[in-house]
Parts: sequence; C-alpha cells; structure tokens
Amino acid sequence: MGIWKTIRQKKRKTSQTVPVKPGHRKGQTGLTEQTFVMVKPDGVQRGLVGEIIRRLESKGFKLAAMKFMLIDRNLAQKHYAEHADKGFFQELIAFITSGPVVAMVWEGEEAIASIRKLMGSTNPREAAPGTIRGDLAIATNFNLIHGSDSTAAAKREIKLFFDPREFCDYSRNLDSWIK
Ligand code: IDP
Ligand code: MG
Repeated sequence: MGIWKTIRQKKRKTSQTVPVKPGHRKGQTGLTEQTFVMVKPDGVQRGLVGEIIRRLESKGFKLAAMKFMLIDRNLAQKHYAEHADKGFFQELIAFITSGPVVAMVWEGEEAIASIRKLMGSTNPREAAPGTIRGDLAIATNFNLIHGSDSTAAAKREIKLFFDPREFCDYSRNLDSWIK
C-alpha cells in the first residue's frame, strides 16, 4: 500500500511540473508556406545579416535553405523582371549585383505575408517601427531585405535561386509550441 502511494505522488508531481504539449489548434490556418528571402548587399555590408536572421528565427519561422552568394546580371534581371520597365531598374540591377547577398528559404504558417509584414514597407521611412526596414533603414534603394510578395513569386524565386538538393529536410521539437 505504502509503495503505491509513493508512486502515485511521484506521478502527480511529474504531471504538474512538465509542460504539456499544446493540444489545441486555435488560430492556426494550417497553411504552411515557403518564401524566398534575401539579405541584400547593404545588409551584408552593414553587418545586419545576423540581426535580420534573428528576427525571422525569433518569430518562429524555420530556415529551409540558405547560401551566401554573388548575384550575376543574368540572375538579377530574371529576379527583378517585373521591374524591367521602371526607371530605377538599372540602378537596382547594379545594386543587387554589387556585393554578396544571403539567399534563403524560410518556412512557416502564412510565411509569405507574415515575412512581408516583418520586413515593412518598401520605403523604409514609411515602414512601421518594429519592422526590419522601419527600424534599420532609411532609403528605398538600401532597404536591406527582399521577400517574395505572393505564392507565385515565392515559387518562381525559390526555383530561380535554389536547387532542390540545397534544402535540408528536418524537424524541430519546438514546432509544437509555435503551431
Ligand atoms: P519590395 O522589395 O518591397 O517588394 P518592389 O516594389 O518589389 O519592393 O521593388 C523592388 C526593389 O526595388 C525595392 O526593394 C527597392 O530596393 C527597389 N526600388 C523600388 N522602388 C524604387 C525606387 O523608386 N527607387 C530606387 N529603388 C527602388
Ligand atoms: Mg517586390
């Protein structure tokens, strides 16, 4: 009798002190997306690679692929093809090819729109405080970060920058506390 009591007490103690994995799914849409994100040459030059990655990691997004690279003119023109007729296009191509970038794929629930929100508006002076551009940049042509703006853009840009073999498939135990 005395032994059973001890075991029961131990069990109760354990269940009170070990956090229980969240069982509900309130607020979750179940829409896990991948999005293409890049720390632009100004972010690398200013030593903000870590700060930018920290913000995406801290939010809870999961890194799926990453590389440090130089973008050549051909890739730059393809990546920014939608802006080919804009007055700033040549300046944009010159800028994005001017130094190394950190190209990444980030994954998570509604990652495309959510990371756009973390980035802030294109013009950093209009970007909300708390956003990457709002906190860390001033000029539109030095706005630190690129992020896909739609599902179609994410698919296209990921394919443009990454080979499927460059992705790491892994799981994180902490995901059950994020989604
Ligand atoms: P986004 O990066 O917020 O998606 P887009 O309109 O797609 O903004 O423009 C792509 C990039 O082109 C911007 O991030 C910025 O670096 C650059 N850009 C956009 N508008 C201008 C401009 O008026 N002058 C100079 N550069 C610009
Ligand atoms: Mg864009």
